[in-house]
Amino acid sequence: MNKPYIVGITGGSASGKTLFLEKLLNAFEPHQVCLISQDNYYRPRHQQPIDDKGIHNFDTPHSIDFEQYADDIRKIQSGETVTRPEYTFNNPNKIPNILKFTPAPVVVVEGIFVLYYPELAHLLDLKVFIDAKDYIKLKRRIVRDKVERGYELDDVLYRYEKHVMPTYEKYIEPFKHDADIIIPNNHNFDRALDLVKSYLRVKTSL
Ligand code: UZR
Ligand code: MG
Repeated sequence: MNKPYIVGITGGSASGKTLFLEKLLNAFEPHQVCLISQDNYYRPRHQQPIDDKGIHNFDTPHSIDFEQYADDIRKIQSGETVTRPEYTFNNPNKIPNILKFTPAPVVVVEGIFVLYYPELAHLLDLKVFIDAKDYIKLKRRIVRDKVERGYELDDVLYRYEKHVMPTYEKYIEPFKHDADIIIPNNHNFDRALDLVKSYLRVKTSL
């Protein structure tokens, strides 16, 4: 097999990264793509930084075990299969599935800090930044945190203001300018997605 082509997908929280990559992955056969998401590299809850109100802040780059993340990406790049327990967010009772990352022609690396850490950014062959207006991200975040992660509205708003936005401004948005392509996603990203799909097919001859 040729060396995998590594696509990094980043952007602020609830900008649409996950939806974008799901649609991207769907354009390929399962054995042609491998997704390795930063969400699965959150450090355990007790190692997360705590803010001045005693609330865990999952939105600093320190909350991610980026050394392990970079190691695992390098392993996949060199043809090794990697396993890792999935991250279960706000649900300590959930038994994590064991995820298996199998090398494939296209490897998708997704998360809010993948351009922040040079160790990670250097591994990426194509850097994609998904961009949306702040009020749209907040709207999506409220819905998602309630439905998927079980948070109360007060918590969502507190985190958005105190953790999510400061992080965006400090650790995410500045790296937008390192991206190869910035995709606006206030409404939809359909044509931009087509462009990325076609580009990847050319790059990987799939
Ligand atoms: P995306 N996050 C959680 O909500 N719970 C956790 O246990 C770990 C992370 C959130 C994190 C960040 N912040 O904003 C978001 N908080 O997941 C990143 N609070 O994921 O890029 O899909 O929005
Ligand atoms: Mg996501």
